Amino acid sequence: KQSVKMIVGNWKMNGLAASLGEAEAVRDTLAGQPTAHRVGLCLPATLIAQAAWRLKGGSVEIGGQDCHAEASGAFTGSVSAGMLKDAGASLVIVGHSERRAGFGESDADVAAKVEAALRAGLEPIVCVGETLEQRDAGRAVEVVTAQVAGSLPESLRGRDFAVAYEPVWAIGTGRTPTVEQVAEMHAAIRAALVEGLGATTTPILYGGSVNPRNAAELLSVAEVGGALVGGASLKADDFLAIVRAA
Ligand code: G2H
Repeated sequence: KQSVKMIVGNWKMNGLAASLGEAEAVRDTLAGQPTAHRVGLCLPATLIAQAAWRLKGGSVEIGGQDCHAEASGAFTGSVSAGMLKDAGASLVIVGHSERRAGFGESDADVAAKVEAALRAGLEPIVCVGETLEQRDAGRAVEVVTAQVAGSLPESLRGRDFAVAYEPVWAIGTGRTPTVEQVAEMHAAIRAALVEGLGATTTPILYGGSVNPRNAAELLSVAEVGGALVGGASLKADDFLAIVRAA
């Protein structure tokens, strides 16, 4: 069990300014009962600047959920990594399966976004994960290690970043893989990271239906360096319970 874990919330497309009260509750609780773990919240882009202001001085790191691969230009509706950084983010999720599937992002697209994040000074959290069809076909490890190889550019060598393993069939479904399945995949991802980038300590987070009841077990698996938490990150009490379980 790695001692310092990274517990990151992913609010997805949820939350208005009033919801930042939950983020403030997280900040306040951690101020009173500090944790050794890193705690982050990846927010809708519209909330980042206000969150940076309202959480100033606390230990909660702020992140975006996606960024464009280019620094600026004629890309209507998009947000660049530099804009996220400027608004107060230090983290950014890239390659979430909801972007890969819903917006057609390829491994090469994800790698370009990772490069953009690094150029802007953001720490990328790069998501990988297989579909149920791929797992049932016995191809889960092959698919995920190929995503690791294709989504993580050489420029990550020596840089701060994280990988999040999120089996698509576990996202928002309440279903989670067994500890054996998590251990097997995290070991395979570690081997791919070491081989490709010499990354022996880069945290490998688990994501997909993490909640206060299953967090301790999932976070105790070898090579699970933290959690990426969706639904259960929206309420401070649930999210804090996961931080305490780490
Ligand atoms: C997986 C996860 C957070 P949830 O997408 O990225 O969401 O915890 O709701 O399954």
